Amino acid sequence: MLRIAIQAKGRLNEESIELLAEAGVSAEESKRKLLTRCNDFPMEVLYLRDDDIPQAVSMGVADIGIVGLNEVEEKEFDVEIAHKLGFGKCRLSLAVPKTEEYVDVNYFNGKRIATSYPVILSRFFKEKGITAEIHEIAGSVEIAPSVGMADAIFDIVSSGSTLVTNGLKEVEKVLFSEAVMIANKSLSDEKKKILDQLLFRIEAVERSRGMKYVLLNLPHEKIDEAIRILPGMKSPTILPLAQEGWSSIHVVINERELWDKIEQLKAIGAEDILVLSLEKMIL
Ligand code: PRT
Ligand code: ZN
Repeated sequence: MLRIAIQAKGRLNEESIELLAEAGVSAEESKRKLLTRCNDFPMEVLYLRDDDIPQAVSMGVADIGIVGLNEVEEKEFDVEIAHKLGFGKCRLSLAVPKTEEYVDVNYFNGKRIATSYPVILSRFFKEKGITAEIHEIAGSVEIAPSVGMADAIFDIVSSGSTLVTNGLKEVEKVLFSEAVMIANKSLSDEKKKILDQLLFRIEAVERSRGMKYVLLNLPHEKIDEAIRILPGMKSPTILPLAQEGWSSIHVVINERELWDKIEQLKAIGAEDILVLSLEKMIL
């Protein structure tokens, strides 16, 4: 049995549950329960505040967890990053009032900076040789400059609209973050095996993202040309059709190239083109 900690509510909750569901693991929160057992996989889900997940995993209260890299870096608990998950993307940035003239990071010497991420910020300032006053505040960091509590802020930015609304501009991007799967460093062999199984499923889900399964019919003599048009993955599957002289081609195409490839295939005589979404790709 493997215990995973995920965010109880907030930005990462839904996508964490969704990812597990796509991997065939039901993590549906039953009302007001802190811990639930999955029916279909040897795992139980512990719902926590994101701030507590790195510690829970490092102490072994949970074996693995899904949390923002920003929290992992800030809390400095000794955990392993088992996999990057590609959602919850954001960055930790320094921002100053938009009217300020900003040349480089030396701007921050002697300034007061409000943040909920003092550890990451002091690490950055130390690296850059900056001496500044770091004020740790828990929330609403972005209003600190306008109420006179700070000269600048260091906070999470995603679209950047919160900064704009508060009359601030982003001047240094310090850390790029996304949701990551963290793991306790001394998992038993049995737990490691379950984790590998889970990661195998997650990778299959990730591989299929943005991929389409395409079926089309083509005269035999055009098959070589079709293979040249199709992207550099393994050869497409080619099946003879009942209709004399025709074949059916099955291939996986990245969504970005889909229309381009389809137009080229049509131009050489492809017909009856079907595009299906792909759920999982297991290699
Ligand atoms: O209750 P709990 O402690 O669990 O949750 P929380 O309130 O501390 O965290 P939550 O749910 O807000 O965020 C969880 C994680 O999501 C963060 O640790 C990040 O890894 C990630 N994430 C991704 C974000 C954002 N994007 C984000 N935009 N976390 C916060 N924000 C905030 C940001 O601080 C800004 O004030 O959203 C605001 C809007 O951002 P803009 O730039 O799009 O305007
Ligand atoms: Zn939090």
